[in-house]
Amino acid sequence: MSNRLNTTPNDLRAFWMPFTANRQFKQNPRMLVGAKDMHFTASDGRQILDGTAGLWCVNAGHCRPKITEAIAQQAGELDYAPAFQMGHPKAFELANRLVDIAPDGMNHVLFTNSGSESVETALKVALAYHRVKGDGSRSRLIGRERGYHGVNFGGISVGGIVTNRKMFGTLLTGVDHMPHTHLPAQNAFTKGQPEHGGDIASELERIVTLHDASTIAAVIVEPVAGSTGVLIPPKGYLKKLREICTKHGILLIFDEVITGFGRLGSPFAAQHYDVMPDMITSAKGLTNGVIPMGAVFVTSEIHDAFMQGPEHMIEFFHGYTYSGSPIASAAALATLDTYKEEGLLTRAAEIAPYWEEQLHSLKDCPHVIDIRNTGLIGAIELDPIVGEPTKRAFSAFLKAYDDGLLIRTTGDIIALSPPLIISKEQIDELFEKLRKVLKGVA
Ligand code: PXG
Repeated sequence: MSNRLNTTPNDLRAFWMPFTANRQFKQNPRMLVGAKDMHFTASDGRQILDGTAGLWCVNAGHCRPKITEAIAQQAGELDYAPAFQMGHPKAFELANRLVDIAPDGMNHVLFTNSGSESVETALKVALAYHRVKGDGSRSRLIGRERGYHGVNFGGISVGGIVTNRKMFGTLLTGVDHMPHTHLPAQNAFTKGQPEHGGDIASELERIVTLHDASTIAAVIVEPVAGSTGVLIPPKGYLKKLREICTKHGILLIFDEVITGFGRLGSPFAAQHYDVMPDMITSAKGLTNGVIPMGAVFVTSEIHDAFMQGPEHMIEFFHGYTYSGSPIASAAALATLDTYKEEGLLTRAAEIAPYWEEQLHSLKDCPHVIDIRNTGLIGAIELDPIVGEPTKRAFSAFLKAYDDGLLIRTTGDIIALSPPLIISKEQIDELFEKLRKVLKGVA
Protein backbone atom coordinates (compact mmCIF):
# COMPACT_ATOMS: atom_id res chain seq x y z
CA MET A 1 0.00 0.00 0.00
CA SER A 2 1.16 3.50 -0.74
CA ASN A 3 2.59 5.41 2.14
CA ARG A 4 1.55 8.71 0.56
CA LEU A 5 -0.21 11.28 2.70
CA ASN A 6 -3.00 11.14 0.14
CA THR A 7 -3.28 10.33 -3.55
CA THR A 8 -3.86 13.81 -4.94
CA PRO A 9 -1.35 14.52 -7.73
CA ASN A 10 1.08 17.28 -6.77
CA ASP A 11 0.17 17.14 -3.12
CA LEU A 12 2.76 19.51 -1.64
CA ARG A 13 3.02 18.04 1.84
CA ALA A 14 5.67 15.33 1.41
CA PHE A 15 8.50 17.62 0.30
CA TRP A 16 10.01 19.38 3.33
CA MET A 17 11.52 22.30 1.47
CA PRO A 18 15.02 23.69 2.20
CA PHE A 19 15.45 27.13 3.80
CA THR A 20 11.77 27.82 3.09
CA ALA A 21 8.77 28.99 5.08
CA ASN A 22 7.04 25.71 4.21
CA ARG A 23 3.57 26.56 5.54
CA GLN A 24 3.51 29.94 3.85
CA PHE A 25 4.74 28.48 0.56
CA LYS A 26 2.29 25.61 0.49
CA GLN A 27 -0.67 27.95 1.01
CA ASN A 28 0.35 29.98 -1.99
CA PRO A 29 3.00 28.10 -4.02
CA ARG A 30 5.38 29.84 -6.38
CA MET A 31 6.11 27.20 -8.98
CA LEU A 32 8.62 27.59 -11.79
CA VAL A 33 8.14 25.34 -14.80
CA GLY A 34 10.58 26.68 -17.38
CA ALA A 35 13.52 29.02 -17.92
CA LYS A 36 15.40 30.68 -20.77
CA ASP A 37 18.29 33.15 -20.57
CA MET A 38 17.23 35.92 -18.15
CA HIS A 39 13.74 34.62 -17.38
CA PHE A 40 11.83 31.93 -15.56
CA THR A 41 8.38 30.84 -16.65
CA ALA A 42 5.96 30.46 -13.75
CA SER A 43 3.25 27.80 -13.65
CA ASP A 44 0.67 30.48 -14.44
CA GLY A 45 2.58 31.30 -17.63
CA ARG A 46 4.13 34.57 -16.46
CA GLN A 47 7.71 35.52 -17.31
CA ILE A 48 9.79 36.25 -14.20
CA LEU A 49 12.98 38.29 -14.60
CA ASP A 50 15.76 36.47 -12.74
CA GLY A 51 17.40 39.02 -10.46
CA THR A 52 19.35 36.38 -8.54
CA ALA A 53 20.80 33.95 -11.12
CA GLY A 54 18.73 31.26 -9.43
CA LEU A 55 20.61 31.08 -6.15
CA TRP A 56 23.70 32.98 -7.33
CA CYS A 57 24.60 30.14 -9.68
CA VAL A 58 23.15 30.53 -13.20
CA ASN A 59 25.87 32.96 -14.29
CA ALA A 60 25.44 32.41 -18.05
CA GLY A 61 21.64 32.53 -17.92
CA HIS A 62 19.21 29.67 -18.23
CA CYS A 63 19.00 26.65 -20.51
CA ARG A 64 22.08 27.50 -22.52
CA PRO A 65 22.18 25.05 -25.46
CA LYS A 66 25.86 24.18 -25.25
CA ILE A 67 25.49 23.10 -21.63
CA THR A 68 22.24 21.17 -22.00
CA GLU A 69 23.57 19.40 -25.10
CA ALA A 70 26.82 18.44 -23.38
CA ILE A 71 24.86 16.89 -20.52
CA ALA A 72 22.59 14.92 -22.85
CA GLN A 73 25.52 13.66 -24.86
CA GLN A 74 27.57 12.66 -21.82
CA ALA A 75 24.60 10.82 -20.29
CA GLY A 76 24.44 8.64 -23.38
CA GLU A 77 28.18 8.06 -23.66
CA LEU A 78 29.57 7.48 -20.16
CA ASP A 79 26.90 7.96 -17.52
CA TYR A 80 29.05 7.22 -14.50
CA ALA A 81 32.61 6.15 -13.74
CA PRO A 82 33.89 5.16 -10.31
CA ALA A 83 35.62 8.11 -8.72
CA PHE A 84 38.04 6.17 -6.52
CA GLN A 85 41.10 4.45 -8.03
CA MET A 86 39.60 5.04 -11.53
CA GLY A 87 39.35 8.02 -13.82
CA HIS A 88 37.70 9.39 -16.93
CA PRO A 89 39.20 12.00 -19.27
CA LYS A 90 36.77 14.87 -18.72
CA ALA A 91 37.52 15.25 -15.00
CA PHE A 92 41.23 15.73 -15.79
CA GLU A 93 40.46 18.08 -18.67
CA LEU A 94 38.19 20.10 -16.40
CA ALA A 95 40.77 20.33 -13.61
CA ASN A 96 43.31 21.68 -16.13
CA ARG A 97 40.84 24.19 -17.54
CA LEU A 98 40.00 25.37 -14.02
CA VAL A 99 43.66 25.79 -13.08
CA ASP A 100 44.07 27.91 -16.24
CA ILE A 101 41.54 30.50 -15.05
CA ALA A 102 42.40 30.31 -11.33
CA PRO A 103 44.84 32.69 -9.65
CA ASP A 104 48.49 31.87 -10.30
CA GLY A 105 49.76 29.11 -8.06
CA MET A 106 46.37 27.40 -7.60
CA ASN A 107 47.52 24.33 -9.47
CA HIS A 108 45.38 21.48 -8.13
CA VAL A 109 41.66 20.84 -7.81
CA LEU A 110 39.57 18.51 -5.66
CA PHE A 111 36.00 17.95 -6.86
CA THR A 112 32.88 17.96 -4.69
CA ASN A 113 29.13 18.22 -5.28
CA SER A 114 28.24 21.50 -3.59
CA GLY A 115 29.56 24.55 -1.85
CA SER A 116 28.98 22.93 1.53
CA GLU A 117 31.09 19.95 0.53
CA SER A 118 33.80 22.22 -0.88
CA VAL A 119 34.02 23.90 2.51
CA GLU A 120 34.23 20.59 4.41
CA THR A 121 36.89 19.44 1.97
CA ALA A 122 38.98 22.58 2.36
CA LEU A 123 38.81 22.47 6.16
CA LYS A 124 39.90 18.83 6.14
CA VAL A 125 42.74 19.56 3.71
CA ALA A 126 43.89 22.34 6.04
CA LEU A 127 43.94 20.11 9.11
CA ALA A 128 45.60 17.22 7.29
CA TYR A 129 48.16 19.51 5.61
CA HIS A 130 49.59 20.65 8.90
CA ARG A 131 49.61 17.07 10.11
CA VAL A 132 51.49 15.69 7.12
CA LYS A 133 53.99 18.48 7.64
CA GLY A 134 54.52 17.34 11.22
CA ASP A 135 52.66 20.34 12.65
CA GLY A 136 49.59 18.51 13.95
CA SER A 137 49.01 20.87 16.86
CA ARG A 138 47.54 23.31 14.35
CA SER A 139 43.94 22.20 14.66
CA ARG A 140 41.96 25.37 15.29
CA LEU A 141 39.79 26.88 12.57
CA ILE A 142 38.91 30.57 12.47
CA GLY A 143 35.80 31.90 10.72
CA ARG A 144 33.95 35.18 10.97
CA GLU A 145 30.72 36.49 12.42
CA ARG A 146 27.98 36.58 9.78
CA GLY A 147 30.01 34.21 7.56
CA TYR A 148 28.19 31.56 5.53
CA HIS A 149 30.02 28.39 4.58
CA GLY A 150 27.18 26.03 3.79
CA VAL A 151 25.18 23.83 6.08
CA ASN A 152 27.41 20.90 7.04
CA PHE A 153 28.96 20.66 10.48
CA GLY A 154 32.34 22.16 9.60
CA GLY A 155 30.70 24.93 7.64
CA ILE A 156 28.23 25.95 10.33
CA SER A 157 30.98 25.74 12.95
CA VAL A 158 33.18 28.27 11.17
CA GLY A 159 30.11 30.11 9.90
CA GLY A 160 28.67 33.00 11.84
CA ILE A 161 24.96 33.10 11.02
CA VAL A 162 23.27 32.46 14.33
CA THR A 163 20.04 30.94 12.98
CA ASN A 164 22.04 28.35 11.06
CA ARG A 165 23.99 27.29 14.18
CA LYS A 166 21.93 27.59 17.30
CA MET A 167 19.75 24.48 16.86
CA PHE A 168 22.61 22.09 16.29
CA GLY A 169 24.47 21.57 19.52
CA THR A 170 28.08 22.33 20.21
CA LEU A 171 29.38 21.95 16.63
CA LEU A 172 33.12 21.56 16.05
CA THR A 173 35.34 22.44 18.96
CA GLY A 174 38.41 24.61 18.62
CA VAL A 175 36.74 27.19 16.42
CA ASP A 176 36.87 30.95 16.92
CA HIS A 177 35.36 33.84 14.99
CA MET A 178 36.65 37.21 13.86
CA PRO A 179 34.24 40.14 14.00
CA HIS A 180 32.29 40.98 10.85
CA THR A 181 33.03 44.16 8.92
CA HIS A 182 29.59 45.74 8.71
CA LEU A 183 29.82 49.38 9.87
CA PRO A 184 26.61 51.02 8.69
CA ALA A 185 27.13 54.21 10.69
CA GLN A 186 30.34 54.96 8.77
CA ASN A 187 29.85 53.15 5.47
CA ALA A 188 26.14 53.35 4.54
CA PHE A 189 25.47 53.94 0.82
CA THR A 190 29.10 53.31 -0.14
CA LYS A 191 29.62 52.43 -3.78
CA GLY A 192 32.07 49.55 -3.98
CA GLN A 193 34.59 48.92 -1.20
CA PRO A 194 33.92 50.77 2.07
CA GLU A 195 36.54 53.23 3.37
CA HIS A 196 36.15 52.24 7.00
CA GLY A 197 36.84 48.91 8.65
CA GLY A 198 40.02 47.66 6.99
CA ASP A 199 41.68 47.63 10.41
CA ILE A 200 39.12 45.11 11.71
CA ALA A 201 41.46 42.54 10.17
CA SER A 202 43.84 43.15 13.04
CA GLU A 203 41.30 41.39 15.30
CA LEU A 204 42.78 38.24 13.80
CA GLU A 205 46.09 39.17 15.40
CA ARG A 206 44.30 39.35 18.76
CA ILE A 207 42.78 35.87 18.23
CA VAL A 208 46.18 34.50 17.23
CA THR A 209 47.70 35.95 20.38
CA LEU A 210 44.95 34.42 22.51
CA HIS A 211 45.24 30.88 21.15
CA ASP A 212 48.87 31.00 19.99
CA ALA A 213 49.63 30.65 16.29
CA SER A 214 50.95 27.13 16.81
CA THR A 215 47.36 25.91 17.43
CA ILE A 216 45.71 27.51 14.39
CA ALA A 217 45.31 25.65 11.09
CA ALA A 218 43.28 27.99 8.90
CA VAL A 219 41.20 31.11 8.52
CA ILE A 220 38.18 30.93 6.23
CA VAL A 221 36.30 33.95 4.89
CA GLU A 222 34.06 34.86 2.01
CA PRO A 223 35.87 37.69 0.16
CA VAL A 224 32.40 39.22 -0.24
CA ALA A 225 29.97 37.81 2.32
CA GLY A 226 26.86 36.92 0.32
CA SER A 227 24.25 35.04 2.28
CA THR A 228 24.32 37.31 5.28
CA GLY A 229 23.18 40.15 3.07
CA VAL A 230 26.19 41.26 1.04
CA LEU A 231 29.07 42.65 3.07
CA ILE A 232 31.81 44.04 0.88
CA PRO A 233 35.36 43.92 2.26
CA PRO A 234 36.57 47.33 3.43
CA LYS A 235 39.65 48.70 1.71
CA GLY A 236 42.81 46.95 2.87
CA TYR A 237 40.96 44.30 4.87
CA LEU A 238 41.72 41.19 2.81
CA LYS A 239 45.37 42.14 2.28
CA LYS A 240 45.80 42.56 6.01
CA LEU A 241 44.23 39.13 6.68
CA ARG A 242 46.68 37.66 4.19
CA GLU A 243 49.64 39.32 5.90
CA ILE A 244 48.63 38.06 9.34
CA CYS A 245 48.08 34.51 8.09
CA THR A 246 51.42 34.46 6.29
CA LYS A 247 53.24 35.84 9.30
CA HIS A 248 51.88 33.06 11.51
CA GLY A 249 51.93 30.09 9.12
CA ILE A 250 48.12 29.93 8.99
CA LEU A 251 46.36 28.86 5.78
CA LEU A 252 43.94 31.38 4.30
CA ILE A 253 40.85 29.93 2.60
CA PHE A 254 38.67 32.12 0.40
CA ASP A 255 35.16 30.74 0.15
CA GLU A 256 34.30 31.81 -3.39
CA VAL A 257 31.12 29.80 -3.81
CA ILE A 258 29.34 33.05 -4.70
CA THR A 259 32.21 35.21 -5.96
CA GLY A 260 33.78 32.53 -8.18
CA PHE A 261 33.14 32.43 -11.92
CA GLY A 262 32.87 36.07 -12.79
CA ARG A 263 30.52 37.62 -10.23
CA LEU A 264 32.91 40.51 -9.50
CA GLY A 265 34.29 40.92 -13.02
CA SER A 266 37.28 38.58 -12.68
CA PRO A 267 37.16 34.80 -12.69
CA PHE A 268 37.72 34.82 -8.91
CA ALA A 269 37.58 37.44 -6.16
CA ALA A 270 41.21 36.63 -5.31
CA GLN A 271 42.17 38.13 -8.68
CA HIS A 272 39.74 41.02 -8.35
CA TYR A 273 41.19 42.05 -4.98
CA ASP A 274 44.70 40.89 -5.85
CA VAL A 275 44.98 38.83 -2.68
CA MET A 276 46.17 35.26 -3.00
CA PRO A 277 44.71 32.71 -0.56
CA ASP A 278 46.07 29.19 -0.04
CA MET A 279 42.79 27.54 -1.03
CA ILE A 280 39.63 28.57 -2.85
CA THR A 281 36.29 26.83 -2.43
CA SER A 282 33.80 27.03 -5.29
CA ALA A 283 30.59 25.49 -6.66
CA LYS A 284 27.46 27.16 -8.14
CA GLY A 285 28.75 28.93 -11.29
CA LEU A 286 31.13 26.06 -11.99
CA THR A 287 28.35 24.26 -13.88
CA ASN A 288 26.12 27.31 -14.33
CA GLY A 289 24.05 25.79 -11.52
CA VAL A 290 22.78 23.09 -13.85
CA ILE A 291 24.34 20.00 -12.25
CA PRO A 292 25.59 19.87 -8.66
CA MET A 293 29.35 20.25 -8.58
CA GLY A 294 31.97 22.02 -6.51
CA ALA A 295 35.72 22.43 -6.69
CA VAL A 296 38.43 23.24 -4.16
CA PHE A 297 41.59 24.85 -5.51
CA VAL A 298 44.84 24.35 -3.63
CA THR A 299 48.41 25.51 -4.14
CA SER A 300 51.17 23.16 -5.24
CA GLU A 301 52.71 23.59 -1.83
CA ILE A 302 49.65 22.07 -0.17
CA HIS A 303 49.16 19.35 -2.78
CA ASP A 304 52.82 18.33 -2.84
CA ALA A 305 53.00 18.00 0.93
CA PHE A 306 50.62 15.03 0.67
CA MET A 307 52.56 13.26 -2.10
CA GLN A 308 54.81 11.21 0.14
CA GLY A 309 54.96 7.72 1.62
CA PRO A 310 54.50 4.42 -0.26
CA GLU A 311 53.09 5.01 -3.77
CA HIS A 312 50.38 2.38 -3.51
CA MET A 313 48.89 4.22 -0.54
CA ILE A 314 46.00 6.68 -0.76
CA GLU A 315 47.44 10.09 0.08
CA PHE A 316 44.26 11.80 1.34
CA PHE A 317 41.38 9.83 2.81
CA HIS A 318 38.53 11.93 1.50
CA GLY A 319 36.27 12.07 -1.56
CA TYR A 320 32.72 11.53 -2.79
CA THR A 321 31.00 8.96 -4.99
CA TYR A 322 30.32 11.78 -7.43
CA SER A 323 33.65 13.68 -7.21
CA GLY A 324 34.25 14.85 -10.79
CA SER A 325 31.43 12.71 -12.20
CA PRO A 326 31.27 12.48 -15.99
CA ILE A 327 28.01 14.39 -16.43
CA ALA A 328 29.00 17.16 -14.01
CA SER A 329 32.41 17.42 -15.68
CA ALA A 330 30.79 17.66 -19.12
CA ALA A 331 28.41 20.34 -17.85
CA ALA A 332 31.30 22.30 -16.31
CA LEU A 333 33.42 22.11 -19.48
CA ALA A 334 30.51 23.38 -21.57
CA THR A 335 29.92 26.11 -18.99
CA LEU A 336 33.56 27.24 -19.20
CA ASP A 337 33.24 27.25 -23.02
CA THR A 338 30.15 29.42 -22.79
CA TYR A 339 31.82 31.82 -20.34
CA LYS A 340 34.84 32.06 -22.64
CA GLU A 341 32.93 32.55 -25.89
CA GLU A 342 30.82 35.31 -24.38
CA GLY A 343 33.48 36.93 -22.20
CA LEU A 344 31.30 36.37 -19.15
CA LEU A 345 34.06 35.97 -16.58
CA THR A 346 34.95 39.63 -17.07
CA ARG A 347 31.63 41.07 -18.25
CA ALA A 348 30.59 42.13 -14.73
CA ALA A 349 33.50 44.60 -14.74
CA GLU A 350 32.10 46.30 -17.86
CA ILE A 351 28.50 46.51 -16.74
CA ALA A 352 29.19 47.20 -13.03
CA PRO A 353 29.28 51.03 -13.30
CA TYR A 354 25.82 51.05 -14.92
CA TRP A 355 24.54 48.51 -12.38
CA GLU A 356 25.91 50.62 -9.52
CA GLU A 357 24.31 53.81 -10.80
CA GLN A 358 20.87 52.25 -11.26
CA LEU A 359 21.02 50.40 -7.94
CA HIS A 360 21.91 53.52 -5.96
CA SER A 361 19.07 55.43 -7.65
CA LEU A 362 16.78 53.57 -5.20
CA LYS A 363 18.34 55.49 -2.30
CA ASP A 364 15.28 57.65 -1.76
CA CYS A 365 12.73 54.82 -1.81
CA PRO A 366 10.81 54.24 1.43
CA HIS A 367 12.49 52.25 4.25
CA VAL A 368 15.90 52.06 2.51
CA ILE A 369 18.69 52.44 5.12
CA ASP A 370 21.67 51.24 3.08
CA ILE A 371 22.64 50.23 -0.44
CA ARG A 372 25.89 48.42 -1.23
CA ASN A 373 27.36 46.88 -4.36
CA THR A 374 30.31 45.30 -6.09
CA GLY A 375 30.57 43.67 -9.51
CA LEU A 376 27.12 42.35 -10.40
CA ILE A 377 26.02 42.16 -6.78
CA GLY A 378 23.72 44.61 -5.07
CA ALA A 379 22.07 44.82 -1.66
CA ILE A 380 19.32 47.07 -0.40
CA GLU A 381 18.87 47.08 3.35
CA LEU A 382 15.44 47.99 4.65
CA ASP A 383 14.52 49.35 8.05
CA PRO A 384 12.89 46.38 9.83
CA ILE A 385 9.29 46.69 10.99
CA VAL A 386 9.49 47.15 14.78
CA GLY A 387 8.90 43.78 16.46
CA GLU A 388 8.63 41.94 13.13
CA PRO A 389 12.11 41.53 11.69
CA THR A 390 12.38 40.09 8.15
CA LYS A 391 8.71 40.75 7.39
CA ARG A 392 9.19 43.90 5.33
CA ALA A 393 11.78 42.33 3.04
CA PHE A 394 9.74 39.14 2.71
CA SER A 395 6.72 41.22 1.66
CA ALA A 396 8.93 42.89 -0.94
CA PHE A 397 10.00 39.46 -2.19
CA LEU A 398 6.37 38.33 -2.56
CA LYS A 399 5.32 41.55 -4.24
CA ALA A 400 8.29 41.45 -6.62
CA TYR A 401 7.40 37.90 -7.62
CA ASP A 402 3.83 38.99 -8.32
CA ASP A 403 5.24 41.79 -10.47
CA GLY A 404 7.46 39.39 -12.46
CA LEU A 405 10.81 39.82 -10.70
CA LEU A 406 12.78 37.28 -8.64
CA ILE A 407 14.84 38.78 -5.81
CA ARG A 408 16.41 37.18 -2.69
CA THR A 409 15.97 38.39 0.81
CA THR A 410 17.85 37.60 3.98
CA GLY A 411 16.74 39.30 7.15
CA ASP A 412 15.57 42.72 5.95
CA ILE A 413 18.13 42.86 3.17
CA ILE A 414 17.31 42.42 -0.51
CA ALA A 415 20.19 40.78 -2.40
CA LEU A 416 20.54 40.98 -6.16
CA SER A 417 22.91 38.94 -8.33
CA PRO A 418 21.52 38.55 -11.84
CA PRO A 419 22.98 36.31 -14.52
CA LEU A 420 26.11 37.91 -16.00
CA ILE A 421 24.38 38.20 -19.39
CA ILE A 422 21.93 40.88 -18.15
CA SER A 423 21.50 43.77 -20.62
CA LYS A 424 21.24 47.46 -19.72
CA GLU A 425 17.56 47.38 -20.65
CA GLN A 426 17.00 44.48 -18.30
CA ILE A 427 18.86 46.32 -15.54
CA ASP A 428 16.50 49.25 -16.10
CA GLU A 429 13.51 46.92 -15.99
CA LEU A 430 14.75 45.24 -12.81
CA PHE A 431 15.16 48.50 -10.91
CA GLU A 432 11.94 49.99 -12.26
CA LYS A 433 10.08 46.98 -10.92
CA LEU A 434 11.94 47.12 -7.63
CA ARG A 435 11.25 50.83 -7.20
CA LYS A 436 7.53 50.10 -7.58
CA VAL A 437 7.78 47.25 -5.09
CA LEU A 438 9.58 49.38 -2.49
CA LYS A 439 7.02 52.15 -2.87
CA GLY A 440 4.27 49.57 -2.33
CA VAL A 441 5.45 47.66 0.76
CA ALA A 442 4.18 48.71 4.16
N1 PXG B 1 29.81 28.95 0.86
C1 PXG B 1 29.27 30.11 0.46
C2 PXG B 1 30.08 31.35 0.52
C3 PXG B 1 27.97 30.13 -0.04
O1 PXG B 1 27.45 31.29 -0.43
C4 PXG B 1 27.85 27.75 0.34
C5 PXG B 1 29.15 27.79 0.81
C6 PXG B 1 27.14 26.45 0.31
O2 PXG B 1 26.89 26.01 -0.98
P1 PXG B 1 25.80 24.87 -1.26
O3 PXG B 1 26.05 24.53 -2.71
O4 PXG B 1 26.10 23.74 -0.37
O5 PXG B 1 24.45 25.48 -1.01
C7 PXG B 1 27.25 28.93 -0.11
C8 PXG B 1 25.84 28.89 -0.61
C9 PXG B 1 21.52 33.21 -0.74
C10 PXG B 1 22.02 31.81 -0.88
O6 PXG B 1 20.54 33.56 -1.33
C11 PXG B 1 23.37 31.58 -0.76
C12 PXG B 1 23.85 30.28 -0.85
C13 PXG B 1 22.99 29.24 -1.09
C14 PXG B 1 21.64 29.48 -1.24
C15 PXG B 1 21.14 30.77 -1.14
O7 PXG B 1 22.17 34.02 -0.07
N2 PXG B 1 25.20 30.12 -0.69
